[in-house]
Amino acid sequence: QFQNADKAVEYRESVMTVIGTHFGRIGAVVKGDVPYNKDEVAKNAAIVAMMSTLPWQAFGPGTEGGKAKPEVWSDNAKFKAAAEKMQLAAANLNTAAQSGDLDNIKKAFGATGQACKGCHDDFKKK
Ligand code: ASC
Repeated sequence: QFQNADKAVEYRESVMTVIGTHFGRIGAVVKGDVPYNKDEVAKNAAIVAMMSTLPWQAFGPGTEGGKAKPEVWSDNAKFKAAAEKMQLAAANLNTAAQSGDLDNIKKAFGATGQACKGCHDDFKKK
C-alpha cells in the first residue's frame, strides 16, 4: 500500500498534522481565544472526524520509524484499541459540533484531547 516505510511515516505524520491543525482551531474556541462560530467549528470537527480514520493504515508491519514507539507493533491490540477510542471521540465531537451546543463541544473536545494524549503517551516518542 505504501512504497516503503518512509512513505508510511510521511503519510501518518501528514495526517496527524492536518488533524492537529483543525483540532487546534476548535481548541482556540474552547479556550475562549476565538469567538464561537457554529459553522467554523462544525467544519473543523468534520475534518477531524474524517481524518481520524486515516492514520492507522499507515502503521502496518514493517513501517517502524518516525516518532512511533516499538510498542505500536509489539502491543498492537492496545494500539488498535487506542485508535478506536480516538475515532469514537472524534465522531462524538463532530456530532456535538454539528448540533451547535458549545457546552457539549467543550466536553467532547476534552475527551478527544484525552484520547490523543493517552495514545501519544503510550505510543509516541517524545
Ligand atoms: C492537540 C495536539 C495533540 C492533542 C493533545 C491533547 O492539539 O496536537 O496532540 O491536542 O495535546 O492533549
